[in-house]
Amino acid sequence: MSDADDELLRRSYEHMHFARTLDNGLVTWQRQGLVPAYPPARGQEAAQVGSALALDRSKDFVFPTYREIGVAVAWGVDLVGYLGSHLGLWHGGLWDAARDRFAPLQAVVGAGPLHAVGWALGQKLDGLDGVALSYFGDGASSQGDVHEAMNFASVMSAPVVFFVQNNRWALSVPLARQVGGESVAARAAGYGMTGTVVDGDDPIAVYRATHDAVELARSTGRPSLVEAMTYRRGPHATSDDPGRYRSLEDERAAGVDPLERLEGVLRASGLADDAWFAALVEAEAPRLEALRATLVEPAPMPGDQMFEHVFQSPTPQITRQRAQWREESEHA
Ligand SMILES: Cc1ncc(C[n+]2csc(CCOP(=O)(O)OP(=O)(O)O)c2C)c(N)n1
Ligand SMILES: [Mg+2]
Repeated sequence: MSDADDELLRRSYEHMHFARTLDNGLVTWQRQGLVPAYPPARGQEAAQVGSALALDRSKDFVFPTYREIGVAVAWGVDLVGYLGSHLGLWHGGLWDAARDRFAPLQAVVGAGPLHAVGWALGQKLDGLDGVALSYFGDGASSQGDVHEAMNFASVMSAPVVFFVQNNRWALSVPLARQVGGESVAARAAGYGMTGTVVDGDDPIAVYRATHDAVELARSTGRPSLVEAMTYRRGPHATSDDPGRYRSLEDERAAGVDPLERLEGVLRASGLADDAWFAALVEAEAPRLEALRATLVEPAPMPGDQMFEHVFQSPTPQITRQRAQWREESEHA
C-alpha cells in the first residue's frame, strides 16, 4: 500500500468514527426530545465515507437521501445546517445547498436520482465537467422514478454516478422481496451502463469503485452505477422496532461492523495505535457538544423566506400567499 492509501485509511476512519459518534448522539437526542425523529446510518459508514471521498469537492454535487450522515461528515457540509434538517423545521435545514454542493435531504424515496440527472445535464449544457453523485437505497431501486432517471441519464449521456447503498432492508421489507434477482447493479446493463458491485463495508474498495465511476463520467459523460453491499445495523428510524421483522441472526450474518473492521486493519498494519485512537475520541467530544447546543437553540430563519425558495421568480399565487401570510402573522 502506498502512503496515499495509508492516509486514505486513516482519514476514512476519522470520518467514519465521527459519523458513528454523531449518529449515536442523534439517537440519544431524539430520546431526550431534542430531535423529533432520526434515521440512523449505523453500519453504512464505510459505504458513505468511501464514496464521498472519491469526489472532487470543487466540481461535483451530492444528492443525498435522509440517511447520509457519513457522507455529510466526509464531504464537509455545514453540519449545523445538516442537523437542523432533522429538527422538522419548515425550511428543512439551514445549509447553503449551492455553496456546499450538497442538495437538501430527500425523504421522497427514489426522487433524488431525477434531480441528480437534471443537475448533471445542466453541467453538460454549460460545458462544465462536474459529476452528480446520486445516493439511494435498495428499496428505492424498485421505484419507477429511479428507472426513468437511469434511462434518461443513459439516453442523454448525463455524468451521474448512481450509488446504491444496498443495506438489505427497505424499512421492514427484505431485499428478496424488493429487488427481483437481488442485484441492482445487474439492472445497469439494461440501460447501457456499467454496474459494479463492491464490498460496501470496505471504505477503500468503495473509494476505488466510486473514483472509477466518477472518472468515467467526467471523461466520457457516461453514467454508471455502483452497488455497495452493506447492512443497516440499526432500526429504520427511531420510531421503528426491527425486532418485529428480523432476527439477531440476520445481523450476525452481515459480518463484522465496518468500523471495527477498519480499526483492525489500522492496528494490524501499524498505522494507528492506542494513543491515536484515544486522541481521536478526545477531539470529538467538544465538537459533539457544540453541535448539540445548536439543536437546543437553532438559528432562526424568517418564516416569509419559505415563499422565496419555490420558484425562481414568484408567481402571482405565491405573491398573494406571502402577503396573506404576513398579514396573518402580524395579527397573530
Ligand atoms: C415515495 C415514497 N414511498 C414510501 C416512502 C416511505 N418510506 C420511507 S423510507 C422507505 C424505505 C426505503 O428503503 P431504501 O430505499 O432501501 O432505503 P433505506 O431506508 O434502507 O436507507 C419507505 C418505504 C417514502 N418516504 N417515499
Ligand atoms: Mg435499504
